[in-house]
Amino acid sequence: MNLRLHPDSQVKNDHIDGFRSDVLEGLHGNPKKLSSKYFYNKKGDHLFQKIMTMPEYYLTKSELDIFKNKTADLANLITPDNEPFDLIELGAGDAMKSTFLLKYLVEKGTDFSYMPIDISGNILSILNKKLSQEIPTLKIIPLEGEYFEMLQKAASLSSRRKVILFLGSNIGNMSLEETENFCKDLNQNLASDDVVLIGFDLKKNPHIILNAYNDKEGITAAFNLNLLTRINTELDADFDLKEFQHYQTYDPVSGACKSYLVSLKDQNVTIGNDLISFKENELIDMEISQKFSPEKIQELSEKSGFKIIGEIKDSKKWFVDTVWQV
Ligand code: AVI
Repeated sequence: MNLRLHPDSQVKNDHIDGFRSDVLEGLHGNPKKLSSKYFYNKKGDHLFQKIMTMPEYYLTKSELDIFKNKTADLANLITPDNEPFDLIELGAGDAMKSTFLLKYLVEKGTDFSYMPIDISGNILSILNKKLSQEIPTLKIIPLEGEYFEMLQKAASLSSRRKVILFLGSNIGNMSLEETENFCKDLNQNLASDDVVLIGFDLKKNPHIILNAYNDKEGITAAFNLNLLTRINTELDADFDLKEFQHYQTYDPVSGACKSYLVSLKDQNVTIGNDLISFKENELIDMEISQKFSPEKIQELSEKSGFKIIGEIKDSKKWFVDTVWQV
């Protein structure tokens, strides 16, 4: 019998299959690894919202300082002639910072559409609802999925000049090699007058950085452990969360801030039909949050074929939003 799935369930199954194969590949590897892009289910979105309000987590406050207090400078960098364009935000989340820019541009009468891209459909529907209430005249086209697939979709929907926002030092959640490839791909996907506004968390006193990811309340730990819960529910696994502990490191020389889960004993975990063995103190590499020097940002832009046409820092000079042109 030729059983045909409803298109929606097919899409859902494709998501689960990609998630399952990534998880199994990562946990069968040595060292074991999970991708932090899977942190963001409903609970993960909620925990990240909590992280952003923690006193130790300065990144959001620093970039908010830029978007709230230097909005006109930002607008001038990305749209100096105020001509029509599409504003595409990669990993938009709740768009808390970009909302200041959106309001400014709408009030100025700029002709633009806002296209937020996010892997979380949940956060996109919350965002769509929030923005329709706060800025009723804003043209918003939410795009759920992976960055480059959705960038291509955005290009197929409109041929206007593109301004890409990649905020929050989301770029830091890739290895340096992945970052370089990502920037090269971005360059290949853009036209010559398109620009990208990228937010980078800068190197600073290492205690400040480590504290931001090692909060006393354990919210960052819960954020990491939530991925094990997600694997338990979605992939029929039996991780015992009590037997894994969050561990955070920061290397001020390389700028790599990394989080791990440590297995507290020798243990076996089943994921569907697969068995994964952990030794006591064995690590799962969970996430990198890379911190950057100005020289590294310059090098990255040059290697990927961009030139930096402007930058704005927060008042503490802890965070920088840079504007790159193809
Ligand atoms: C989303 N991203 C930029 C955050 C960061 O700072 O790397 C994710 C995060 N992980 C732990 N705390 C916040």
